[in-house]
Amino acid sequence: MKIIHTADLHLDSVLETNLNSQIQRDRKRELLANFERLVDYANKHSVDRIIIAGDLFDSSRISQKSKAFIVDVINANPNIDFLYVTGNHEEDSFINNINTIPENLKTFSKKFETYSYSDCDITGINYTDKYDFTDLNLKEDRVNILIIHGDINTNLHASFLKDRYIDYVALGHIHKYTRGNIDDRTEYVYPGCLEGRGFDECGEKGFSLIEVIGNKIKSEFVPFAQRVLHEVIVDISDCENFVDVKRLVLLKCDDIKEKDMIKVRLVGKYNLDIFKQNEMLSDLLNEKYYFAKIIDDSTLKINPRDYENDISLKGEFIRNVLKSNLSEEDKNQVIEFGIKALMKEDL
Ligand SMILES: [Mn+2]
Repeated sequence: MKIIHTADLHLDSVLETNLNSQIQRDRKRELLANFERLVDYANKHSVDRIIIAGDLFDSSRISQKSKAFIVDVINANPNIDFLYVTGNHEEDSFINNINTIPENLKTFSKKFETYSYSDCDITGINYTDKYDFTDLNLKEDRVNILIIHGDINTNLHASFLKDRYIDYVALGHIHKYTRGNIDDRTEYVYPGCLEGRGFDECGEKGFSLIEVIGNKIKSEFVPFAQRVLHEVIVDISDCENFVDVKRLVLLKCDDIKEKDMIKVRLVGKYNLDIFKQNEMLSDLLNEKYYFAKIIDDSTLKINPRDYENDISLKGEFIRNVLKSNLSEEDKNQVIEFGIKALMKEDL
């Protein structure tokens, strides 16, 4: 039998601020529905335990609707054990708000507790700022999984987990899939969040699929997010006009799935002849992809020598800014805004 290790679902969380309200509502629902998709995966792939290593909910304010949905899914799947430790975000608020805790929802406390299965022992502890490991006594001859929420570099220092006969530390807290070794026997895994919520959570998201084979643990990352968030950086320095910019952006996004979400960041120094139509570009991307936004960090390419003998108002303006006492960064900004204003006025 296999075990799913997930964490940081952050249900009921506030999403990426740029999403319109309809998309925000849809995404919230998708995040919640993901939990049921995960259980469907478990049923199809002989998984009989799901470890949730904290931050199932985003805060202690949990909506009745979301809570009921999770409890209903757990109750509807008595063949699967859900082993859940709390994280720093929701603390006890989920457990404390359930009238009757389902029998297959295995909860923990602020002391280490162990559930014994035929293939391994699963021990866990609810979130606290300062974990006390003095009471952690695992059996050397058992395959041991420890569920805990925290940062391996701070409140959960790796040295605490060393030489304790742990085979797999099922962590939560870091939202990107990460694995490493603590000693010859002990491996730790952060599965990352199950779905990216904003552009600070870009890239493939999913869970860790564990299999106990004899006295060894094998695990692999399984991509599972409904939509992946991407940040695409496009250097437009070599573009000659806006059609070029558009083509380059589309080319850079070419292998992204249409159901995904994209943030395009324009960088580089652009030609004075380019008249940007970022909103048009944004419309184009939003037609093709589920959601797209454009951040324009490109700056005007100005070669002062080109304007030494330019007698136009533009030349005069640029020369004046360049010999001013402004910082280089401010000079660039003033020139950019000034030129744009001059161009708009068709001077
Ligand atoms: Mn988290």
